[in-house]
Amino acid sequence: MQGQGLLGLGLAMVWPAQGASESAKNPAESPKGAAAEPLKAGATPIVLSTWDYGLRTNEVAWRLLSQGGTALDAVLAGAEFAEMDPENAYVGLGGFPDRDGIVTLDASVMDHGYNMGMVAGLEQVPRAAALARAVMERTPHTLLVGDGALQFAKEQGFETMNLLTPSSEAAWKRWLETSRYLPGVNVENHDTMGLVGLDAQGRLAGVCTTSGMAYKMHGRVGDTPLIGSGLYVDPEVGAVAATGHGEEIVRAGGSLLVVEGMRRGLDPEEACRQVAQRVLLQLRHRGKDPALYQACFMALTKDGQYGACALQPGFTYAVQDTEQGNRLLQAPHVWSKL
Ligand code: SD4
Repeated sequence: MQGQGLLGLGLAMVWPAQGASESAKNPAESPKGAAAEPLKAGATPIVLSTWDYGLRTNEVAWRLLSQGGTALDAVLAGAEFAEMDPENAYVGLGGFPDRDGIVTLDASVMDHGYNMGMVAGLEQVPRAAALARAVMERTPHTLLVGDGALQFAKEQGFETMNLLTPSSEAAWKRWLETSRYLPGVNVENHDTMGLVGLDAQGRLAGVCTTSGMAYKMHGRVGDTPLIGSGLYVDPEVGAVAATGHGEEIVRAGGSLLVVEGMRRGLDPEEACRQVAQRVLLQLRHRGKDPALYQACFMALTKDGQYGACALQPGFTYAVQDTEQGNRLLQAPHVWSKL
């Protein structure tokens, strides 16, 4: 029976599946919301999104942020827009599958109250970010994986569908001809959507969602759903999202390390630069060619300062605020082949 597994454990904090399912379909209407009182009025809203596609997710997030919406609702709306766009082959519906032809999604979310939710190896449910939010708000846990995540999604009324679109399937079949796992740098196999935002009440939130590296092993999990690696939000400091080769970002403990740099007083770009540099050092230590890897960090402080830096050139991110509108920026890098 839906919801009974959790309720049967006596976890009173789990919402009843019935009432929760509607808000699960529309996280913006979640009665529990961001689960904390406004921190400070009069902040200037701002949102950052990874890659060129971030211009589009920013627009969606901005519709909420500019009208006094919460940072959490805003970044989730942006992520969901990307997930439901079958043309975006790196997240949600239409994401590239693993080597067995199965689309598996990873996502994480974190708010200004150190609340977090993560899902990994999720099949059939395109709205991975909203499901991560449901984990955060409706379970006593932080991370659900695979079948358990799917079961929870069904209990919560999330829509399921075949995530493999004809074009992603065709690309996978072409890949099968060689079956060589050679993840590209930047455009080829990347477009994970990370969004971090600050709302008018001074609340920070972040989300990261992906179908992972194309043609990965079934069961492989990258940095995106791992809080501290692909995403971290600290209300005392700032919010950070990462994208690139997940294994390298996990190895460096990426996003939390950037937050800790900012806590020590580094500006966002310098904090990102030092962690990109750390990734480079680790690659060299392991005898790996940096040309084959990318690791990108994007950071926002609780005061609305922002910056980014990547291992190598090519990382773009979009920034939207009231003063300068929505623009695409090229992140600096710490290593280049030239
Ligand atoms: C992963 N970090 O699964 C993700 C991939 C990525 O743009 O960022 N793609 O390793």
